[in-house]
Amino acid sequence: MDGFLESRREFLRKTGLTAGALLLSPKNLFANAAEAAADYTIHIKAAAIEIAPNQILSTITYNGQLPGPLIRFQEGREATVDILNHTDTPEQLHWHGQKVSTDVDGAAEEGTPYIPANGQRRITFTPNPSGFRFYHTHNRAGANFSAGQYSGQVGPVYIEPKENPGRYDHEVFLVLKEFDPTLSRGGDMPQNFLSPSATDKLLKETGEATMKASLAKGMPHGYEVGYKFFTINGRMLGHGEPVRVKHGERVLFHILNGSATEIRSLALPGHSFEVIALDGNPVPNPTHVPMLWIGTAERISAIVEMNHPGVWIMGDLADDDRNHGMGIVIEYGGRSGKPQWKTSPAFRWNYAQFAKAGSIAPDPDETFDMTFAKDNAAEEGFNRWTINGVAYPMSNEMAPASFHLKQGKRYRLRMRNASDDIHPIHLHRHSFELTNLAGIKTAGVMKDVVMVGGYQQCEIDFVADNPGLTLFHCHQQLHMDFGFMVLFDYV
Ligand SMILES: [Cu+2]
Repeated sequence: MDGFLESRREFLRKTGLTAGALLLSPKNLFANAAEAAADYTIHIKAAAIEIAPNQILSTITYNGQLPGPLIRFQEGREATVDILNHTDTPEQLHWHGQKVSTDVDGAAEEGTPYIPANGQRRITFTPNPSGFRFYHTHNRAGANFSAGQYSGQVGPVYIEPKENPGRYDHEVFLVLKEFDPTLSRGGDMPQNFLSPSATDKLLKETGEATMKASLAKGMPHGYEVGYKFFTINGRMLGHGEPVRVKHGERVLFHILNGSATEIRSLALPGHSFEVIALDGNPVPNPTHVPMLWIGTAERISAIVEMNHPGVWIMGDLADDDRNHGMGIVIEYGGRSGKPQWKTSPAFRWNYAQFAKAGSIAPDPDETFDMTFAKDNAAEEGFNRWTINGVAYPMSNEMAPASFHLKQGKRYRLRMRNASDDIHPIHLHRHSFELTNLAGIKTAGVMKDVVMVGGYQQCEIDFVADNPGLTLFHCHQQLHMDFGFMVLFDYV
């Protein structure tokens, strides 16, 4: 193929036409030819990944690396991506946070064709909206802990906006990811950073009574997952390249929680984060915070002014996770020595901090009520999850849609969490606005994942502006795999 391109260039030269004179790139010249090169090629393949000296994992990756390569798109410019699957398992590659068609989105439940085992798919789409997105596998893992998002199939996407997003000296992408999962019976996901923290009395009574009844029948607690290894950009703390900075610099961090199941915190001693975007969408009120709290599949873009020279650990506030690798070294020019860690002052994470005070979301055309519930240990030891009493079929296939949308209408989802777990809730192919957090109204913060705390309520609004089947699910792999999904369609 290179030879083919070469001969065309040679032809142009000989005929006195340069590519520059035509203002055509090779891609444009061969746009209709089957041989045209893709803008990006992604290889799904097994690879050995060294996360620390002599600590080597075997996992399914994108292009043999962890995380997968950073893919930069241009807002509004059509792109072609070849996805080659070198494994024996049909795969789905999901373009998380993008407004694309169901044919491209990467969810079997919406009807996206699989990338066949030992086969390939070419897709063409117009990346949007601009900002920090990501790509990851959307396969069901079930009880197979080397499949789905337990694998290394995760990578960052940046869609360059037409306008410059802010003043900074350089950008750093960080992907947070755990490996070597094991199961335990029961166990809690820490929620002590969430604000508002008020729980709903009725939800709590309902959830606790259900759990009590299950345990009284002799059921054990359902499985929860934990990990042995913790990495940032594929390396355990202290074993990768440090982020090298200069005094006075403004560094824009794009941080992705690529975990299958975990919520993370992140702090950098002596520094604050100016959060400018959540899930890639600029926030109305950029605000300085001492730490970040980032749910499964959430992204935070934050500027750190490097005004505290030293060698520091940017790491998880949970000592155990940080000591097992969840951190990265930040090293100022001319400084050396052992990286330092200091515990941050107590802080609560509230999405409404980044909203414009006093702004009110418009009324929706229609509101859908959803109640999330846990059926303790009901699926061979795994918790079964239901939305309005129904668990999604555990087949990764299409099922009848439960909620029906009309194009152009604005919808509100009133979510009630009747479980003690926290859920990072995700809506495909649309962005939503946070409009109510545990009873407190807010507006203006646009996201594609929201954490709904145990026994809490949360409301999100979205405009039905992208026809086709649309998947809604908890992004916690163990929850989505065991029923916590539902489909919307357009009627
Ligand atoms: Cu969940």
